[in-house]
Amino acid sequence: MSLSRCLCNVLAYQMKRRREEAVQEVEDEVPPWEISDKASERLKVAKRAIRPSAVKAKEWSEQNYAQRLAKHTVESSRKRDSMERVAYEGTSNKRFESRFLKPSIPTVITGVTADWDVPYGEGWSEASLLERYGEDRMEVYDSTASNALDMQLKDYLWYATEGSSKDDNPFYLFEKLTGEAGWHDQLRGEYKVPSYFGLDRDLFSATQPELVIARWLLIGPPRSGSGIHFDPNASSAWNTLLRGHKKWVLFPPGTPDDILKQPVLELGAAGWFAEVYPECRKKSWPKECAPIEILQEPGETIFVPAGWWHVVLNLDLTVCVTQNFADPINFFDVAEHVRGGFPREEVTPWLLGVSKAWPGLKDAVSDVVADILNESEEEEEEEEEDMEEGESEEEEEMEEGEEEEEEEEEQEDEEEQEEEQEEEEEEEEEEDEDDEEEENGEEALLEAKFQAWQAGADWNGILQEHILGLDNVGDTTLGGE
Ligand SMILES: O=C(O)CCC(=O)C(=O)O
Ligand SMILES: [Fe+2]
Repeated sequence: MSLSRCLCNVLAYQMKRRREEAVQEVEDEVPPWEISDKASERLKVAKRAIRPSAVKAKEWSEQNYAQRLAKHTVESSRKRDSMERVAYEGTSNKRFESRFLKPSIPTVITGVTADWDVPYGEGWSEASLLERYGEDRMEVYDSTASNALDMQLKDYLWYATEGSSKDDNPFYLFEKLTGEAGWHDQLRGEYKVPSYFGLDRDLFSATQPELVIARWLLIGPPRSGSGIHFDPNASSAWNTLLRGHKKWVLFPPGTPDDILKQPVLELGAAGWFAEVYPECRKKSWPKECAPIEILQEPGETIFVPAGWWHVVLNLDLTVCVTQNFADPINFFDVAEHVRGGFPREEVTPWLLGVSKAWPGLKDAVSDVVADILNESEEEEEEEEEDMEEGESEEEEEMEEGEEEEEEEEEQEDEEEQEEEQEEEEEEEEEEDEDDEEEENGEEALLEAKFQAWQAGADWNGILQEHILGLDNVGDTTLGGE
């Protein structure tokens, strides 16, 4: 061995020792490491909220999922995984798009974290996490995802490593990375969005701030996980595992709800694997709904296309980052969800932003806008009809009242009243005529502008005036990540 080679080995060994010592120091700082009374109390209260009967700890394990799911080991799950792997290095964006994104095919990508500031592995151990984020507060959910508790990561890590070993449905840390908490930016700097799923692939980023913020840090012990679902707003997702192992089962879009779901209490991931998984393995399960099983290893990234059902069970302590994105290839579905779920004053700037950033979608946006304009007209007509109905009811009421008064009041008063009423009605009629003229004018103008807009004219201004009624649509340019 040459001298320089020998020196290199010594240096590498010293560096390794130093790293090990650093980790050891952090670990030494950890004990006495107990969950705080406050966090412990919060968990108890949350448990009781889901299972009111579970006053004693043992009742929280009455389903015995810890034993019933013990057969789902890393090894047995790996055997059931027949999914091909795609190497991040060497697979271009174009190739990934044509093989997976366009045809909507799920897959597993390896090597995504190689150029991350904190790649998968040691940087995500308990000791490292405690060192960087131990004091930070994060959101923790029960298996029904209905009760959120916030607690410091050090308390949650105690629960995940020490306190959840018997729980049927352990709590899952699900922190949305909005940027509101100071530490979010640090974490965002530690990973990179894989190039296949960048901003040019995410319609949610058409406006700033994004229409939907959908990126999370997830940490969970064995049996925690995500129950059967497909992702909201017709979005797709990527999910990179930084430590531990996850068992995924996917079903194609269109698989009927009733075979995937059962009215089982607390049907989180653990309940699903205990009750439904055995069914999907039977011969009687419809062939066209055949499950795809994946064992996600540390460092692997799963791509879940829109509409695909998925259920995810953590087999050991896992840490992952995941993000949803609204793929331009699903524009119409996404737009329908956005229209149904967001106020109009958010929908319109978003459509403007989409059309600007994805010129190829201009015609598609135009179709959606036409639909919105039609809908607005129909709404206006309905409103007018309602108003007219209201007016005639008022008139009838007034007439009835007048009849009663006739008997009591003198003739002169009556005449005076009638005169006054006639005058008022005349005035109202005149006003109505003016309004109608104005409306007809507006309608014609709107129609003309819409025609012009379709022909590529100043559609931005038209939308502002007629749909949104805002003076300023705001900045719709793409923001950088
Ligand atoms: O638990 C997981 O890792 C999957 C998360 C997931 O499917 C989701 O956030 O939609
Ligand atoms: Fe999901």
